[in-house]
Amino acid sequence: MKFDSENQNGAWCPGCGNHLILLTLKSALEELGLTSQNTVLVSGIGQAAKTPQYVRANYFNGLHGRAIPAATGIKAANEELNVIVVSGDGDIYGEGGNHFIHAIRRNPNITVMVCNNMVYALTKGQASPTASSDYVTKMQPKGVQDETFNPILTAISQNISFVARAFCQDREQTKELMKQAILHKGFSLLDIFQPCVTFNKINTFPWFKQNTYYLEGEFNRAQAFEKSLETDKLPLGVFYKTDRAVFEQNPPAKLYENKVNKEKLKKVINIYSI
Ligand SMILES: Cc1ncc(C[n+]2csc(CCOP(=O)(O)OP(=O)(O)O)c2C)c(N)n1
Ligand code: SF4
Repeated sequence: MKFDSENQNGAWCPGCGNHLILLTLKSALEELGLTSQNTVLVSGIGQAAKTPQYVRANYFNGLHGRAIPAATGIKAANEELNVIVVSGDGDIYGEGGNHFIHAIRRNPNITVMVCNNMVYALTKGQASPTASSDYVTKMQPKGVQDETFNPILTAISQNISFVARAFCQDREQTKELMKQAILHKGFSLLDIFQPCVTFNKINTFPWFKQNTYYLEGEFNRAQAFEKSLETDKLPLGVFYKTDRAVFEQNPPAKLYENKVNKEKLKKVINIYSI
């Protein structure tokens, strides 16, 4: 099944890492044998959040930061669907930070891919939560003062079901990690380094190449925690995975199956109707 869309990805700058992520995502979906009918892409707002517009699949575009709750609901309503969030670091870790943390605890069987360019690119390059503390922008002329948000560390702290990191220029590894994340049962996070060639002049393609290395082996939670703290060189690959009960299979997820007492409901409506 081909996931190519007639929509052209002309909204992105030439050289943007998002072009690579889009191509890689389509190959991963194809190689997994998914179909447009059983795949739903969900995003928030931003440059990365446009990705699903260029894929021939079902698509829900939520409000800024609200992709994860929408995806959780879609999966709870129809477990047969492959639900994949693709959005930016500002969207998922900043505006949607609260949802990010609590969805990890809840563990819906969805995949979240974060195109991490360390800036709010659509709004012209302000520092995002993953920007390093010395990062200077027009809005942060003296550099970012806040502590850098570490999504991998946060995810492991909440015992995430699956967490990995990729660099979009390595299309082969990114594709393999996308496939593993989609196949994993439970909440899977794939943080993808995605250079923004227009606004981020520090974290460029060569910078990521020089400042990353590949993880080898498997890690328990404590070891993965330590790996996620490394900053000299940033690890790529699977940090941690574990089996946990998924949200959709817990009775609270199936509220929509509860029988409604229509007589009782009518009485309530009558009380409040004028
Ligand atoms: C609630 C809300 N706050 C702010 C905005 C403005 N806004 C739109 S896109 C964006 C930045 C998106 O950054 P990121 O998620 O990192 O994606 P990128 O554009 O870098 O791919 C912001 C702040 C908005 N649309 N809604
Ligand atoms: S501004 Fe940055 S993230 Fe947006 S399309 Fe251009 S290079 Fe990509």
